[in-house]
Amino acid sequence: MAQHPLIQKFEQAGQGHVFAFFAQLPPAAQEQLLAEAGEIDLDEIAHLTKTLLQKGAASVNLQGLEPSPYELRPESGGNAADWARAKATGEAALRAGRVAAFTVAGGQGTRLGYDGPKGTYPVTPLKQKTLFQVFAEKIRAAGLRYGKAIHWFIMTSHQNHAATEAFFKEHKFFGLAETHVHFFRQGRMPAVDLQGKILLDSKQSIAMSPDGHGGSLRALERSGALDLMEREGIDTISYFQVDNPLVRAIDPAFIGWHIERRSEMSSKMVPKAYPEEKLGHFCVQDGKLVVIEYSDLPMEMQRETDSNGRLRYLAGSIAIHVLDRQFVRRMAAGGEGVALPFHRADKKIPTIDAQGNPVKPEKANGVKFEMFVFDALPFAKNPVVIETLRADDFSPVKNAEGVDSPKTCREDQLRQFARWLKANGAEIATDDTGLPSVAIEVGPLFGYDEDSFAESWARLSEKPRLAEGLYLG
Ligand code: UD2
Repeated sequence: MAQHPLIQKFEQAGQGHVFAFFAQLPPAAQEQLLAEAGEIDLDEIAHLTKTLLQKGAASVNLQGLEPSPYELRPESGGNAADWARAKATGEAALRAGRVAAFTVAGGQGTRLGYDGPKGTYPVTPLKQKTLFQVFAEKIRAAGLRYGKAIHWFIMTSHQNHAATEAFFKEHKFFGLAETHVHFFRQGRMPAVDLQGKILLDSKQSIAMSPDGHGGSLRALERSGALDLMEREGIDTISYFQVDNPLVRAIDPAFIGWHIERRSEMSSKMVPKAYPEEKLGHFCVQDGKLVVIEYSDLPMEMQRETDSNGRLRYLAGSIAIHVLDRQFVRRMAAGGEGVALPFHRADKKIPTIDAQGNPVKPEKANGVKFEMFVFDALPFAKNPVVIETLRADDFSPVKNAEGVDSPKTCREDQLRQFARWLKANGAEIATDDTGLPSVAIEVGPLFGYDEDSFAESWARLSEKPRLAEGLYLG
């Protein structure tokens, strides 16, 4: 029997071992393996092996790196009138229906040790609402406030796509119109061993994993999401990660800065809390805005301080962006020099040995390749970075315990609810960190930011007693 052309191609590329067990497989399994192999760009793998794996592979270029400037908030000395104007511009864009929400939810959530799509993880203090429900309600509330329902795009992965869709169906899309929630899958990349040989995870399947949140740009195009946006008159995409329930999913001031500056990609920063904090760093290099990930900036640089004793590389990236639709299209199309680079992540990758027996490695035996969305920044025209208040925008759930855990996130939500209440004249006892002594929860449909909260609060003819277990929803 003539050899399948794809198998020949793999052999020529030195990856013939992928089909070592092919002849023993039943036809359906053969089909599966061929389909997976067909997703792989062998030239790309060869290129990545050469540039990222082989001895002498270039590490991240830190030449001429400078901390990036950013727009200070009024509380930090920024111009209040500029912020007010930006907010008005953002609100006008929302009323005109120009804005979509976009959540990247394709990650595997291994650190949290939770089995299931991360968005289905319960996070709120009283009602135990899931991450997806919190975002859905914020998006719905903002749509109601501005009189224009907001489309929500959710990027999933092969592993969690079906479970994510089923979860939304089961919960009736949390009150959103089904026509306004759009799921699409991100791309995949094969894992390779330290010599660049593609790893199998069984005789009939390749060890494939999501191609990083940077894969969202291609996936938005490939899935037809950008076409849909164009048809709907949407040109501004509000991007956030699935792990951060505090996020201002729809932030008029941020959207306004982006539009007024004619920026193609905008970002939010918070001052890093301490040098080791695991955030990317906004920097400028060769006149371009770049983010250098925490694992790529040497610790002595992360610890550097300026003459005021402040961290020199202060501007931490919390992975919240606004993207211009046309810019995403241009990035997705690629072309000479317009491509996101891949990063390597050394991992323990379950695989099989030459006899086909399963191997569970004790230490990193291979490499996954991922793209990062912030690597699009140097390609963007007029990128703008604005400061945001951590307490109102960022408290991710990443680890089962300790920093960025369900506990820290729950407490940050409680502090935010207490702040809103206090700012509107409610008496509520808190400790020095602002943590209230009673467990309260504000549902996004009551208030999802200080403005919407204040309006709902003012409408209450009788103010509730702030007792343990109070839910405002
Ligand atoms: C990310 C940023 C870090 C900082 C931090 C803030 C990177 C490399 N680092 O760190 O600089 O901003 O977030 O919280 O991004 N995802 C996908 N598909 C993938 C991989 C990830 O959708 O293939 C999603 C994932 O579901 C999550 C987000 O991207 O929503 C972040 O992924 P992560 O947990 O790998 O990022 P982390 O915490 O290392």
